[in-house]
Amino acid sequence: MTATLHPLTDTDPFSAEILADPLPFQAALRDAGPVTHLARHDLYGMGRYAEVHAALVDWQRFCSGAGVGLVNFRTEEPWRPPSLLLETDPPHHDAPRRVLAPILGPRALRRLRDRWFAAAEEHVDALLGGGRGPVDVDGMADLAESFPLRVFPDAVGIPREGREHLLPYGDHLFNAFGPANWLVEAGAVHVAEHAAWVNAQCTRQVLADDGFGAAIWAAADRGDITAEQAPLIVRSLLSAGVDTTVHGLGAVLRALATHPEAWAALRERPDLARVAFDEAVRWESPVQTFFRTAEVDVPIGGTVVPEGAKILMFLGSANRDPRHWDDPDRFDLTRDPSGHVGFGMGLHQCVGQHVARLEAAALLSALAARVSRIEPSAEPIRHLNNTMRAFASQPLRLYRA
Ligand code: OVM
Repeated sequence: MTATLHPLTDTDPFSAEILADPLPFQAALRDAGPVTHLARHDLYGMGRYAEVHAALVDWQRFCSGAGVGLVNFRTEEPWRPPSLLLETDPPHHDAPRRVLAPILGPRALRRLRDRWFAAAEEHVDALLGGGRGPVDVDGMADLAESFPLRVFPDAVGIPREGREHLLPYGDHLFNAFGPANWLVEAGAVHVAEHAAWVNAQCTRQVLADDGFGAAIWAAADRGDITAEQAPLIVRSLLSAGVDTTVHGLGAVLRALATHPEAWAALRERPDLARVAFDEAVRWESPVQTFFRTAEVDVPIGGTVVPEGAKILMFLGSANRDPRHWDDPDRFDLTRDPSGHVGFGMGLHQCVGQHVARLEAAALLSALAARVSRIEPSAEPIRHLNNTMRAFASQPLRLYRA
């Protein structure tokens, strides 16, 4: 190969500038080809839908067992014991997945539906209060963060005390998939306390006897998983189940606040809540990226990704690839967003997606029944994270119906 570098190769996709506004970089990455070497971190990047989708379903050549962050677990120490779901391949992956899938599946969630819809109605009623005029709220603190934190930890079955550790733990975890930049350095200061608390919630004695956590331990009693695996699977719920839904809800609130025609459609037809949420997951892609590791030399579009290389799957870029989507930058409730890779694809596809959709359906239905108009009352403030596309705050004005 000659030394002519594509201008992208020196770009750091984890720089503050690109994290704050990733879309121009992602368009350039897609246009550069099906795969591009990003020399700054010696990684390969894929930004087109077709190749990202193909790689996600090809777990044999694009493995997860070496970690789904930049760190290669085969040569470097992971910062915490690897996840038995996210950071494993078949066959080790399969028993934990088989145990967890029905616990978080649509049938099991029917038990929670009425409770979560009632909780959302109470939550929105309290926020709107008894006055008459419009109400100014922070869409993040008052809705996207507080609602999941109100229902999800109870559903897992952890005690109330210490729940303030959940968001900073998740924030650091998602930063730690990226390079050891300033975000990771800032989070590392307190991560030991957050991780100690999270790990302590995963034991059988701490968990309520009717939650997702207890159901995981019951699988250990049946012998479907071992007693050593159970606490790590509970840890996955506390790792992957909070920040993701917070920023998924943040995304759909932003989308609806900036698309009044979509809000009107949702008020007319509350069953659109689910499409609205999936379209927002496509449009905003709260989880922007995950890595895979090349198990063998993989030829892609005239390049060979060498065995052992880290390949960054730009899920957010695939979800806005005009080669796959019509007018991809448009948030559009009339499109079919299914097939988006915001929840991943293939055998690692989000096992908690039904939980996320139920949280969204509950919150959006409660809002749609009570709020005639929702609009931004100031510019939102981004929260930078190496993996997540997130807001720190999102001032909204809610007009009572
Ligand atoms: C886990 C885990 C952590 C973060 C994300 C995730 C999106 C899973 O610990 O299993 O999936």
